[in-house]
Amino acid sequence: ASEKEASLAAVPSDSPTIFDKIVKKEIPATVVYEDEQVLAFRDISPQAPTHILIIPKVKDGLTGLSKAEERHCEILGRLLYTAKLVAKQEGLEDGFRIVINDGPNGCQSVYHIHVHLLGGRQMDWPPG
Ligand code: DGP
Repeated sequence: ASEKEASLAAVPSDSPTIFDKIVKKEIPATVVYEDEQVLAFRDISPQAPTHILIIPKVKDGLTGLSKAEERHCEILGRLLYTAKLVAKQEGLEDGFRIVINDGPNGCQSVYHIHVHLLGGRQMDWPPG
């Protein structure tokens, strides 16, 4: 299914997702960065030469950005800061794009907040 179809079929919920299995190393992923709080791994369906997902290891109710509470401010900052670290690690000196899809209209298909880091090609604007 296309990403759009997957997002329309996805049921928004706080249940464990495939990303919990990746955090627990129950299913393989190409991890490019890891610390106590966050994990960054290559997207299974890359939309650019570099396409990495950055996630909190513990979801804590943060299925998507629209569910953010004040207590999530620190982890939200950490996700963006990690995106910057990984962009440098990936050699994206000419720039990159950060995307957070939210809900069906935003084309979100996995309900565990994640930051997309895309780079390695010229992006277009507006996004589709
Ligand atoms: P979004 O549409 O913003 O919810 O993005 C979810 C992304 O997750 C999508 O680009 C594909 C990626 N993805 C889904 N399942 C897996 C998986 O099992 N492994 C990896 N590496 N990526 C996955």
